[in-house]
Amino acid sequence: MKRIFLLLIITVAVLVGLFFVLKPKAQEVSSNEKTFRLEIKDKKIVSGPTTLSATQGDSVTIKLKSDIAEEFHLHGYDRSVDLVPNSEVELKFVADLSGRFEFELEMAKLELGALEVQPK
Ligand SMILES: [Cu+2]
Repeated sequence: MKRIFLLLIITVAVLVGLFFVLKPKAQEVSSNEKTFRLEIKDKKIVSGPTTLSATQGDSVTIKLKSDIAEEFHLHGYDRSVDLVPNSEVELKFVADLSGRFEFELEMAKLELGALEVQPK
C-alpha cells in the first residue's frame, strides 16, 4: 500500500514537471497589437492617453484626429504623419525600440505626450 502511494506521488510529480517543461512560453508567442486613438484640439490631446504604453515587439497603431493641419512626430522612432483637419490618419509601426519617446506637433514644437515601450 505504501509503495502504491509512493508511485502515485512520483507519477504526479513527473506530470507536473512535464507540464512546466512543455508549456509554451507566453513571451515567445506574444506579439500584440496595440491601438491608440488620440484626438487633438487646440494643440492638446483632448481624448485618449498622453502616455502610450507598449511592450517591445508590439505592433502599434496610433489613430489621430486633429482640428488643424499639422505634423505629428514621434521622436526616437522618427516617424511622422501629416494631420488632416477633421479626418483620421494613422501611424503604424513595430515597437522594436524600448524606452520613452516623446511625440509632438512638429510645426508648433509642442510636446503632446510620450510612447513608453517596456523591454521584452
Ligand atoms: Cu519632432
